[in-house]
Amino acid sequence: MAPGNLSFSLVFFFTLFSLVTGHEGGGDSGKYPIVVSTWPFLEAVRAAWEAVDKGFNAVDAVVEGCSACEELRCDGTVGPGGSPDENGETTIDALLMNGATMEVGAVAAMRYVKDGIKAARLVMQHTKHTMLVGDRASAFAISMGLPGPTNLSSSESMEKWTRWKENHCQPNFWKNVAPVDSCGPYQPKDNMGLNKGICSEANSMGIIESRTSLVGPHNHDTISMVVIDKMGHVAVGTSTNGATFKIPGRVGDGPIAGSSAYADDEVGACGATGDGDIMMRFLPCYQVVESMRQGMEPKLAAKDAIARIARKYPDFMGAVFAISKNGVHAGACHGWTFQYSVRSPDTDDVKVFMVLP
Ligand code: SD4
Repeated sequence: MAPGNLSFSLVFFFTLFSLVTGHEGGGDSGKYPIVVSTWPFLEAVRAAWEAVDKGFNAVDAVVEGCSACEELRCDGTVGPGGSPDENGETTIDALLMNGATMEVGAVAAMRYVKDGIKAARLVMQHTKHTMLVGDRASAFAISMGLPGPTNLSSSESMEKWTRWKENHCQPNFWKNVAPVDSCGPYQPKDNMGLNKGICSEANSMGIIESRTSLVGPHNHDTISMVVIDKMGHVAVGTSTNGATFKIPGRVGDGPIAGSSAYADDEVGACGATGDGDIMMRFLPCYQVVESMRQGMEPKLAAKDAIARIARKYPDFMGAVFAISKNGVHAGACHGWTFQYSVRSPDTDDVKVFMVLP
């Protein structure tokens, strides 16, 4: 977010939302049922709240909430019609996890089916697997009754893709290849030292190239949602169409349990958003839940998980929220301003918490 926009937002949020400064935000409702989601995805949180308030279990309430975001195409980065890959195609990553049983269902790089979270639930409830990918995930979802095959592109995604092609396919996710500043096909560069056992300076410092032109607030949002139901059971779900101009076949953190989300009834849960290629190397949500298991407060657990990534990748953009099994929540972020939304019995509607980096 640009500094000018930030000042405006601070004033705006002062009246409507809770503003939390520093690395972490927090709330102490300590009650359930409760719904927490990344970003101000208000309609999604309301849909999950309505479900859980009516008595739905946590898993089904998460599906209601994430499905609402997929239908609304929240920020263009959830559901169909966003984040075209290098071929202009939109694909979906989604995850569902039951914190009572530790069952997980996930789909990755799923094509032609728009209902990511429902497909993840089908994997969880009707297979003994954890994740299905690509065309086979689509075929499975359709065979189990979801609508498809459907073209997941939209006029917006095609326009974005056309502009990117006109800009010589820049920026992109390739490295150590030629050509450097035009479209592919790409060839590995064999003079980088990387293939010959020679460490580059960047590698030996533990720091990689900047990714800020590829990942930003407008091309990188994900819904990651936690519900604690009336019985105190915890579930999480994530749905995203991933990273814009990704290399076809790329799978992000979205469908990876422990990365984009994690839940354990005994402890609590976590949701994440941001540069999935980096974040999935650290399993930040697993880290958050395990830190809370060791006794850390949600606020500290969230901050610690983000700090572990930032130490290695100072340019990364990402955020997590943590929630204890008693409904105490907090957020932490790096490289951007983060907001997460909460609906609990304490409030009449969704409350948005802002977390500054
Ligand atoms: C990904 N983490 O595929 C996802 C996208 C995202 O905010 O925006 N997260 O990398």
